[in-house]
Amino acid sequence: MKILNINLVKEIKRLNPYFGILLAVSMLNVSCDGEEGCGYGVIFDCEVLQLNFEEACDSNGDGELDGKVNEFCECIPEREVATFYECPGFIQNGSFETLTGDPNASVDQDIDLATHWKPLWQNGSLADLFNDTTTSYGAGCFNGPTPLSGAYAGMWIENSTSLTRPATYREGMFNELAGTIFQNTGSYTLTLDYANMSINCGASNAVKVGVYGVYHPIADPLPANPTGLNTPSNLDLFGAVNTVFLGEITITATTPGTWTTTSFSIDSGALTFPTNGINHIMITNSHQPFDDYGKMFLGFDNFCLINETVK
Ligand SMILES: [Ca+2]
Ligand SMILES: [Ca+2]
Repeated sequence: MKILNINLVKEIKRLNPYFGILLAVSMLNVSCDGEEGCGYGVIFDCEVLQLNFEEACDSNGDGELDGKVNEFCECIPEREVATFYECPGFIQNGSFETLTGDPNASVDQDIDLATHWKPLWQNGSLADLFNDTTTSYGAGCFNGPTPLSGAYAGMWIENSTSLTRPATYREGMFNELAGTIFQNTGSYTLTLDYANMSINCGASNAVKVGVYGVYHPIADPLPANPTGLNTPSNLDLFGAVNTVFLGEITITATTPGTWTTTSFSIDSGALTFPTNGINHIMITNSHQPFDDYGKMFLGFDNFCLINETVK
């Protein structure tokens, strides 16, 4: 750059009378490069940002250097990937033992007495909370699961392909996660216990429980009550862009009243997560029902969601 072909310079000067000035600025840039206190003429990888690649930057204009400059000169927020390797992991109060009131003060609709658990909509048919001393479950044919497990949740899981079926037995619950889970952050394992509490109420076909990840600001109100069993779809309760279907659990027709433990893997690279990640897990009926109608009242306890990647 500093040794130029004189003939070439002359030719360029003929074409561009300002070449001398341009050359001087250019030479200054080169001679200042890397020197301390040079100030003028320092070249950045990203002139618009006045920053170099990989340098700390402010991604949202709040003055906090929360990101890094990428190769496209964009300031990308650096997300801390939350890690939980021991149960209950990302699920808070997975055993339902931290309570703000007596689960037996109200027979049902009282899931929100369990800290970090909420119903899925504002009122109507909600998930319930029971414990070892519960004697009234809301239906004479219900039984408490065995063995005793302290406090636990209960709700109807109804599956039907009908688009006109009412929301009477549509129930669900929502856990506020201990950390946000983003796309492409590895694999996770969800574990939970379930028991059939309505085994003495009559036979049922198998039902399916759906598990969804949802982004929903903690302070925001819950959605309005659904108008039908399948309306709106679980995928649309909190908005499709805020929801990812994580998987489903088949509860067979012969499921007993004793606790059954089940688990499944969630590959965050194979699913489309909301841009904001997910900060809730939603447990309810699956939006992919079996062809055969089914309805069971199920107990749930000991939820756990952990990273599969070993430390
Ligand atoms: Ca429990
Ligand atoms: Ca209760």
